[in-house]
Amino acid sequence: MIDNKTLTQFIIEEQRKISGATGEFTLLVNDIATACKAISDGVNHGALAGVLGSAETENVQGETQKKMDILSNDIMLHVNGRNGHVAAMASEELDEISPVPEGAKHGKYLLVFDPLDGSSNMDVNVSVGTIFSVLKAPEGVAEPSEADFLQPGTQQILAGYALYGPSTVLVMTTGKGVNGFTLDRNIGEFILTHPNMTIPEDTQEFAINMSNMRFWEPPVKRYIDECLAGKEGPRGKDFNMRWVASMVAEVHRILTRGGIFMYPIDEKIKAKGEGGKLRLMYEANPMSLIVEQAGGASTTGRERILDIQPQHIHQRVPVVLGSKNEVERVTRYHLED
Ligand code: P6P
Repeated sequence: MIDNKTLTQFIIEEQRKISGATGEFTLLVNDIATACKAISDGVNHGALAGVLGSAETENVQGETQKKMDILSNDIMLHVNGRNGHVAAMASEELDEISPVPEGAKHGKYLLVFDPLDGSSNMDVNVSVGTIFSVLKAPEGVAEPSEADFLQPGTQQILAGYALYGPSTVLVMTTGKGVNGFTLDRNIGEFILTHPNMTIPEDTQEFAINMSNMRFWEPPVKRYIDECLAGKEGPRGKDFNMRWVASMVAEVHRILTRGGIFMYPIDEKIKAKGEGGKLRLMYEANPMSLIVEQAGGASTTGRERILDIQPQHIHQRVPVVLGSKNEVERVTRYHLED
């Protein structure tokens, strides 16, 4: 007996609220969910499926690829490219954008994704995830170019992630709140288990890679020092710290109980001539839309992430997201600096 709605039932009910909806968007969401189920299966089989370890190749980011990075990327491209709902795709694992396969119908949407975020955790059996973002393709364009993807995050019509943890959870927003679905492996369906997810405006938990402390800009150092000073310090309360090195796991924790996640720009990143560590199009933007839709906030420390006009598909940005009052405090410290 299924007490809660399946993802399919949920998205069809949402579709019925939109006059003139053709069902193509619903079918794309279904394809994305199917791809995430297949990736979950690979991740959960781990060593048994021979998907652990390095693929001995490098991606466009100069990162050594895990075998599961490549398998996840192939699954996302294959499952989402063959049914005629996308006009083109872009992936963290690919230098160039990926056109739909020869002979496949071109759809109305652009799909951008990080197929396996946090994949360095695969070999140590810690949660990893898939992050995805859907934009409108330009009308009347047979083959979209990279420039067609370079839309601000406010233009996203779908943002979501799948978290492959103790359970596999799919969380998404179409701009009308955030909903979470848990994969029931017995029936192969995502079941609505986390309706209307919201982030508490305050928190006592921060997430940052402390090993970068000596490179931080003053506003970040000020904020973290105040958290570490605890109830005897200016914040008047003790803080806890988490760092999973998997953005999907961090964001899901924040959606579930609040918190602030920070990957700020620092002197080490600046020395490499980069704008940040995390990627705008398939990490920062989808996660920022989800966080804002859940009542949180997301900035670079200096500006709202969703307002950024992208310059290239693999652009990196600083990220400060989570409980609204904490993000506003960190942003204020930057603007006061
Ligand atoms: P670090 C994973 O590689 C990732 O892109 C995010 O998921 C994660 O938050 C961050 O990088 C971890 O970075 O420097 O701690 O390895």
